Amino acid sequence: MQVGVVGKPSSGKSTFFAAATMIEVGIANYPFTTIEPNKGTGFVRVDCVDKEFDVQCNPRHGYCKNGTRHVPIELVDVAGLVPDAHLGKGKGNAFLDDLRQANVLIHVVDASGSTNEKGEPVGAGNHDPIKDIEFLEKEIDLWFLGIIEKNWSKLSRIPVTGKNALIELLAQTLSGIGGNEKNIEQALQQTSLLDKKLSDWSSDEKMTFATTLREISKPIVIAANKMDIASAEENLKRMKEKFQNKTIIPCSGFAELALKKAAKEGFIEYEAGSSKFEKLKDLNKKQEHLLKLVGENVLDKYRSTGVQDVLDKTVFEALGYIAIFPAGVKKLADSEGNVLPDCILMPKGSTALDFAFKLHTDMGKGFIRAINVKKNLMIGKDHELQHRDAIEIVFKKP
Ligand SMILES: Nc1nc2c(ncn2[C@@H]2O[C@H](COP(=O)(O)OP(=O)(O)O)[C@@H](O)[C@H]2O)c(=O)[nH]1
Ligand SMILES: [Mg+2]
Repeated sequence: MQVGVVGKPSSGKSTFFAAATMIEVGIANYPFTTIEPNKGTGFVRVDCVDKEFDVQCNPRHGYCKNGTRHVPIELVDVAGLVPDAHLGKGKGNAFLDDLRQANVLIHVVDASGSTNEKGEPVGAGNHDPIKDIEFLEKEIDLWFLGIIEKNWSKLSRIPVTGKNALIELLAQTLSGIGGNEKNIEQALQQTSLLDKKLSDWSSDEKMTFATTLREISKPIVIAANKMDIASAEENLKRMKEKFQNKTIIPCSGFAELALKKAAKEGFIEYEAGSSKFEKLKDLNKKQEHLLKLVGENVLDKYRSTGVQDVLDKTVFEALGYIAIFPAGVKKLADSEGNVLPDCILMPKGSTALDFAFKLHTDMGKGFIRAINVKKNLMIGKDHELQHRDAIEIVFKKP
């Protein structure tokens, strides 16, 4: 699964990315610092099932700390997008193309309003971040529309009979931006375009379809960033009021990065997502001052830096994924002795058979039955899995 980090220049994307992945990237207060997208691993938190089996797990990927499994996800830090990016402004086309593979987007917004829509510094509180939310989402929707338009004359000339042919044709054409048959069907249904011939679609209908498909295939979570700056508080309130249906999470990438760096160097004990840290060593004056500010302006006020919260909500709320642990009734370890080695992220509604295919094509093809290991209960291929299920697949080897 891939998560795209988007936003205008200097909103704090690279800082957020670095805080989430602990990978060093170019961070600077001028536009176009990031050109090639940075890719790295972040983590989402899942309450580990090991305690329910009275064992200690040892994950093959990610890690488990104090009963919380940190499951890896791929993050992509894309270069800053400016208004008219979809027309190529500021290399916008190339940057938007870096988002093709993303399943979901985190929009990092400078909630403090210290930078204008091009990312130039204007002094805290002098730019309205509501405008950034509006322009960026519009750019992404227009990018979708552009891809639809590009294929339109060809598409509308192909004779299609029936809904299924229409869905299949659109899915083939739009697969590059995450259009699959399920997404396309849902978008057509929501826009009441299922029964309309492509050649009869109006420009408004194309735009509505592009927006709807984007919302389904790349939902956006808003990271209201730079909450450590005082002007952000009032802006956060206004953004939440204005966009009541959007997921808006306060955060400070800067604070998270400072805490993680201090922890890495052994000065403090800090766990991602936590509301506090503990001093382990004497700090110098500068460090003392910085961490005091992080404590007062961020942790005490918002209960965490918000970065971990953004990642968790992106995957489990906006995308609606669930986490499944492969397990066995007789033993919980793999052949190398790793106990509960994996935790697999899958869309809500995934069945036991979907899970089998996800683990290995052979397991899907040779599927016989599955077992809910916590309950020691047999389940069939169509059984819908629940978050934190531990599942054994019984299959016939080819
Ligand atoms: N105060 C504050 N500054 C931040 C925060 N996140 C990023 N910045 C600063 O904003 C500027 C741009 O950050 P950067 O991550 O390079 O932005 P990008 O262009 O969106 O990748 C840098 O000076 C960062 O130190 C934050 O949470 N709080
Ligand atoms: Mg950057």
